[in-house]
Amino acid sequence: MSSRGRAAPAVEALIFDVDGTLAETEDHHRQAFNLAFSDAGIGWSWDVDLYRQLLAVTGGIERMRHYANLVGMPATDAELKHLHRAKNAAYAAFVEAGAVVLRPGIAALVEAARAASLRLAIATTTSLENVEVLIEATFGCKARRLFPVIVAGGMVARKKPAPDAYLLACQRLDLPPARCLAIEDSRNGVLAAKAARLRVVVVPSLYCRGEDVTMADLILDRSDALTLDRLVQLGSTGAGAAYVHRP
Ligand code: XBP
Ligand code: MG
Repeated sequence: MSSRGRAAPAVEALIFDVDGTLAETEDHHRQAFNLAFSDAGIGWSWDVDLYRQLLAVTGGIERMRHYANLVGMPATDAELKHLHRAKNAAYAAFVEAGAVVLRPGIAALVEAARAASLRLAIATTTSLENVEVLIEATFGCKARRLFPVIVAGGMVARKKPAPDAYLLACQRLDLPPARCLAIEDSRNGVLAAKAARLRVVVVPSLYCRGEDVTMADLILDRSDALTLDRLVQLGSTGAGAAYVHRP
């Protein structure tokens, strides 16, 4: 690892993104959108390549609004809300059926962070209900037991890549951003964390491979390389110490 700049303040909290970071959820979201579209009798179907492009728009409602305008079928807020409720119900059914597992190394990292008395939080653009169902199904406990601070999409004015979710998470942790470390999988997430002046480590998820995430402080190519030792080491080297892990 190369290091430049002054020593940074020690990391006191880890702030996790959800989709693509805790688990590879994005294809389940895609399938849930498609189920909602077909149940509503709308002739939309999002394949993997199209969904990869649509992910540039964060938030399910915003993503559908963008697509509706793109195909010349503008939808009302009420229609979008209805579709989004149906989509989230379908997503919850997938998760409750056990379709989603944590990315390798995530459970161990959370356990190690708790053992080291680091604070844990979530900053996501997804809906709160999706966060809760995912954590209960994968960690087997209530979301707030593990992550006392949760900032979800509906709680901020602007979703990622805006800094709002990270700023609110830091505020609720009562910690300055310089003492928090963000863990992300996407360019929009990295941009959000950097705009909030956090250090950020990124492990690109399946849908985000190939995105430019070079503004991150650390880029890892595998989630099981996300060890607490490595993150704490990043805390002592300061922002701008980006390197790519190659096992
Ligand atoms: C990623 C997203 C989300 C999901 C859909 O969120 O962009 O919009 O694709 O979630 P994260 P909703 O910040 O956790 O990576 O339909 O609930 O908005
Ligand atoms: Mg993500």
